[in-house]
Amino acid sequence: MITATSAQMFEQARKVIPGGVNSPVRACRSVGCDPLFIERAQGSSIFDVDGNEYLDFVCSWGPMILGHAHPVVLAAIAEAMAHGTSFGAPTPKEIELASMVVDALPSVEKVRFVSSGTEATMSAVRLARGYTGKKVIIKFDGCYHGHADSFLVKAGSGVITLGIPGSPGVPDEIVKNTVSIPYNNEEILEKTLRDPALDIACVIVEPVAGNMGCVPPAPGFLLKLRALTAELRILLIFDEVITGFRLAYGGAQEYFGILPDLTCLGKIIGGGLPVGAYGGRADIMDQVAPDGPVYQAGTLSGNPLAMAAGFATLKLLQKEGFYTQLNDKAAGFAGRLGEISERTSIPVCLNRVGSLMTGFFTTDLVVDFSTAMTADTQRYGQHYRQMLSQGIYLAPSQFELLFLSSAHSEKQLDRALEMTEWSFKKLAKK
Ligand code: KE4
Repeated sequence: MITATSAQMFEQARKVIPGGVNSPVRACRSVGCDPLFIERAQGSSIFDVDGNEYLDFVCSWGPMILGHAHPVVLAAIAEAMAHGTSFGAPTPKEIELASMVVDALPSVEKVRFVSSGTEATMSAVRLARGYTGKKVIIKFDGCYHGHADSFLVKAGSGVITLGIPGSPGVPDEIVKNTVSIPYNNEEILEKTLRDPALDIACVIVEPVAGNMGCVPPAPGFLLKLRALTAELRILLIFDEVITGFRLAYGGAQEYFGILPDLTCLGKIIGGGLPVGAYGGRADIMDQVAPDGPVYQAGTLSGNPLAMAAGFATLKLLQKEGFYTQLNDKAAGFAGRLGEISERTSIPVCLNRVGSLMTGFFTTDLVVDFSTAMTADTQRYGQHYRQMLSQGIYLAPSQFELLFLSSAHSEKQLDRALEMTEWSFKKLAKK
């Protein structure tokens, strides 16, 4: 596997782009190697600029649930492109995709398109504050909702003290209204939500945590969260940027049967092009400008090419049995990963929900941020590099997800499992 061109490109990139990448995780810092530069992708494979092929388990961090360069999606983009790329005016395609989202998500009566997941969550929180007239937002340690200031608080900065900035450039005044508490801890959740000193506008949650690695909601946790927020008239925001159209056609809210007040979407709904969205009850969404006073805007919101890609993608996801097949394939894959862990005596906590999964190199049961942090990141880095050398492209961080797509064939998964066993045996010798 020669990667000389990637290395040379990385050197060039670093001269003109911070860290040589346009998103930090792509720099592969936590897995001890430099990033590959990707030239193209097709189905479940990506190809680097040196012509090496890799079986892709990142899937662009989730959007490519149908695999890369799906012919129907490409054709839809090409057709839209022939009529121009952006008008800054309403188009028929926006109605088509908005109607699909409303029909798909049980809790969404109206939806606004933006251009990223961050814009979606940032706008949903502003709307929650505007609608309730309250200031404090509650999030969970290890959950990530994009890089808007309000979300960048240090984990564990809740309960005792209010938000502590998690990044330079985020003023204390901004994050003092953000409280971050442990995921899956009903006791602290109830204590926090009932704290009379907190003027809480909303709780924002990843219904399945994906940004500390895969951490499923504990049985009853989402139900408790929904009951408490309903009782205390606190808005519940499901950040479904990952889970939306991933776990089920109706996302996590269909998968778990729990309806939030607002939902944030991204990734899959753009079919690989930049789309985010936030939506929910009409009485809340009608507070968004121009109908309401809560301001939010975007030059490329509802971009016609992105709408076409999203529409074509969601149409294909409506195929009978799509999610059953995908989730069953993932269950089989995860089961065999567990067997390899046993056979090679390499302890792994394997968390999976639907086609989302993470193998944590720890003997602990990973149920929240602090248990996720017990994972051996050095060992993950070794595994990552060993798998890459065999043409298997995993997430360059222990605390991210492994994504499957409908394009991953059983034969390709068999090879990935063979390589996993080979890699684990090498780890066992270290
Ligand atoms: P974007 O602004 O990156 O489109 O979406 C932010 C976001 C919001 N909510 C959830 C649950 C998310 O997972 C994300 C972004 N996910 C990361 C991967 N863990 C994107 C990859 C990256 O940051 O480069």
